[in-house]
Amino acid sequence: MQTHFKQTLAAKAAISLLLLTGFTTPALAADNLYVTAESPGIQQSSLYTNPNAFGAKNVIQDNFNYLAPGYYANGMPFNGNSAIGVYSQGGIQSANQYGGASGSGRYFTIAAPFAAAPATLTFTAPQRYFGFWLSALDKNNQLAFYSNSTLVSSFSAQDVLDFINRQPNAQQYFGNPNSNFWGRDKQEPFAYLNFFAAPNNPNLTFNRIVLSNNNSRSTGFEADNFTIASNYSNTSGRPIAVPFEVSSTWGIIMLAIGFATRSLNITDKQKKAKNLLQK
Ligand SMILES: [Ca+2]
Ligand SMILES: [Ca+2]
Repeated sequence: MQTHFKQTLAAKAAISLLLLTGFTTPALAADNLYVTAESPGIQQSSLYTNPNAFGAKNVIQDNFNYLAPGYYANGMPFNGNSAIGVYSQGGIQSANQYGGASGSGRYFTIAAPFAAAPATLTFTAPQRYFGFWLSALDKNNQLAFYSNSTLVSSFSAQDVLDFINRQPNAQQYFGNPNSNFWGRDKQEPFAYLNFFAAPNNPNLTFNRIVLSNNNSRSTGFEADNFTIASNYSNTSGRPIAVPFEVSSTWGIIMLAIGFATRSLNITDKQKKAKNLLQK
């Protein structure tokens, strides 16, 4: 009997391990990044405007204002310098109701009115921080972060929409916040987003970001003031939870604990029964 219970326990442990490894992969990917949103109206990275306050190193901002409007099918350098990084493709537009920080200059776009294909942003050095002003945010907007070919984390603008809708000041995120286009596109939010490589894992970095729009030209992925940092010591903004992945992880962990506890209880009961028989 004792052997049988050991086998049962081992089988349950194996099932628990399978459940853990099988179901937590997306959650682990999400946990690799600490994602935050700044207050409504913020359009630049706090790590760029005040690097010392965040221990931010090698901070570089690309504001796109130096580029002529149009579609760059063969891509362009990051902040005009390919020694830092390159965009595989992308469009540049003059500020309008959908984008352009401060309501002026130029901004970056994929999908409408340009190509539906994703754009890849590749850096020559590993990064621990990325931030950008995501304007006229819609649920097609997706991000994936890689370290070489390994997926570090993926992120959907739906998570931002859910976060914004939970805020008491949600309405302040909606509509263009700049005087030139004040309140236009009011059905869509505008938010500066920060992506920090795991604060508790200083070895985690990324060097490639894929921006995609679900391969759809039905909307645009409009953004500005892309900012990178090779490291940081303090984070900025309010955390955007990813409820499904977090709760499913905890659900699986609780399930695994449940299996283990039940197995131990059975073993204890059996030991007691055996002791009674021996007495
Ligand atoms: Ca700009
Ligand atoms: Ca959009």
